[in-house]
Amino acid sequence: MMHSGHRVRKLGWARLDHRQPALLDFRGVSAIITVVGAVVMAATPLSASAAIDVSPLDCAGANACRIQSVYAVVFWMAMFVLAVVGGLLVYAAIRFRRRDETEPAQIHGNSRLEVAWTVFPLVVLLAIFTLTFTNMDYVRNGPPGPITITVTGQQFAWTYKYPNGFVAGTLTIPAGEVIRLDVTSRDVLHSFWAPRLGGQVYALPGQMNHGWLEADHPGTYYGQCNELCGIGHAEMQVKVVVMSKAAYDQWYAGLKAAVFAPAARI
Ligand SMILES: [Cu+2]
Repeated sequence: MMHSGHRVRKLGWARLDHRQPALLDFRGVSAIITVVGAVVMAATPLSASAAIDVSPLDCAGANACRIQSVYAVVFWMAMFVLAVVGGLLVYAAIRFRRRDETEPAQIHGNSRLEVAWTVFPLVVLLAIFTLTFTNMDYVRNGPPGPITITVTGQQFAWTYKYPNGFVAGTLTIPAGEVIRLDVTSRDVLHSFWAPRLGGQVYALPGQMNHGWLEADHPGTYYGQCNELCGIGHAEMQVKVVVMSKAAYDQWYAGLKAAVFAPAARI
């Protein structure tokens, strides 16, 4: 090697850059990335950036908000742990850094420290466990509700069957009402999820799973099949139209039991 006489740590990027311009010249690569990025940005329609909100953090009903509240506590506890562990790490790295070549004191065992790093994670995990466990029943089973809708997944659409036999490709529900869901599949595994309204419910062939959702306000909410189910998986969108109670009652009263072909994509 040309530079075998040099110490490795003295080889800086600039030097390598100079020796092998074809392989290590990142300026060319970054220029390409910039151009490609600009083209992609320019080609992206504005509607895509004014994106449909499907964030479970932006919950819009009792079930989703309960999930979000658990998530928020777990998140901040994780941030607290990050701060404590990261802080101790930085403190130790600075406080006990090598100052000279003498061998530092060799320490074997420290009961107080060992108890602390056993008890502290135990308390954190028990808190997360308790919080999750005490909310599981509500999130999964929820309060009783007057309306039960059967949700059926199939490659590649969702259908919703109402108590009167009406079947549609869009889920229409009243605001402020607990909607109970019976979820199943006609073929493979799917997962029903409208993130702003509730947790996901697996759709399994030959099995009826139960879930629920609730929307506080009228509006249109979206979701997506959350189980990779085949070539058309991305088209298995979920659309939930939430009406006021009065509008819903009127809409429902006007329905005639009928079977519609699965349609209604976003
Ligand atoms: Cu699917």
